[in-house]
Amino acid sequence: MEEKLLSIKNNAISLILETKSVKELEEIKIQFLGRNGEITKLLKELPKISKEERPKIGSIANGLKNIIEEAISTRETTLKKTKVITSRSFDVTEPGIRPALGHLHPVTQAIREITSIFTQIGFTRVRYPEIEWDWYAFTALNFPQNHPARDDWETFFIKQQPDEKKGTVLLTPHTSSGQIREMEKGELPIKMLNIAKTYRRQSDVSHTPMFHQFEGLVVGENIAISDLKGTLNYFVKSYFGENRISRIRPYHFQFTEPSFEIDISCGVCLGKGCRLCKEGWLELGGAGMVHPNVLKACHIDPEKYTGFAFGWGVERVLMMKDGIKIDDLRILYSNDLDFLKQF
Ligand code: FA5
Repeated sequence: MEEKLLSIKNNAISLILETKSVKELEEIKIQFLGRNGEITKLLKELPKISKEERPKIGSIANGLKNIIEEAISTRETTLKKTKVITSRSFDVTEPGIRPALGHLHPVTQAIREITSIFTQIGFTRVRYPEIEWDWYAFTALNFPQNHPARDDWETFFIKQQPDEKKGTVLLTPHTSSGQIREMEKGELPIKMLNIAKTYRRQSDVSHTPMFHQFEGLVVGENIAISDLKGTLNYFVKSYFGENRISRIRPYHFQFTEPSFEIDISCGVCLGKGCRLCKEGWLELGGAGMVHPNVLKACHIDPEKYTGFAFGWGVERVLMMKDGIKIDDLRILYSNDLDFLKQF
């Protein structure tokens, strides 16, 4: 009998602890303490037990009844408290969690700033295809068919049937293809700013396989090198500020004559020489006077019209900006949120 009472107690306590609601608890109470409950039934059997044992078993059974009643009441208090907490967690007046806000990528910010600087002096932003024919990227830009420049630019070619007149299909290795697209429209004068994605097989601290260039083209009557230099100085002062200096070096491009390379003093070491620039200067990009052959390829009379063009890297100008101090250009495209959040 004693053992039976003990097992009823253990069973009752574990069932009470498992209850999830006051209703469930009510059912357990009936199951053990109700009129036909397990304890009540046992107490009814007491007369059958020998007189000597009866008082002992009777007191154990009563003690058990008290223990179960106490366990039920403690559990009831706990369940009621939990209910209060649950309903409080849905309090609509509590302040919510603010969702994280993103912002424009630093390269997009740079593109917008560059656009704004040039539109202030009358340039119009244009957009042309990223997937082009050889004609626009090379041939119309005065590259002979066997010229090694197609390799120099480390171009990505697309496996597609070449066009009879326009040649192979490729990812634009520079925005200069936009010069031809713009001039073939035959609307003069031209003052365009072509900003686009460009692609080359290159990857190191100052090169990424996908990057952006911004290309300026001005064509009209009496356009001279001094106009190019004036535009360059205006841009350098507006974008980089007064403490940076630029220089022009003679260079060669197939589509400009004369051609120049433009350098700007490094923003990381301010001209002293560092891991990024090596000798204190960073290459901003190329520029020059539009080659007469390029004008002719676009049916523009080189005797009457002249023009200048420049093509610079967006990521490069961004990393050369004061206070930015990016010493590896690839970080811009590494999806590093800690880095991107700083802009
Ligand atoms: C050109 O692409 C010429 N089309 C520029 C030009 C336009 C010359 C108009 C004359 C007239 P270049 O290959 O040097 O030139 O590239 C221009 C700029 O693009 C470079 O100075 C650099 O700023 C940027 N650039 C080139 N390759 C990469 C690269 N892989 N990653 C990041 N920026 C690059």
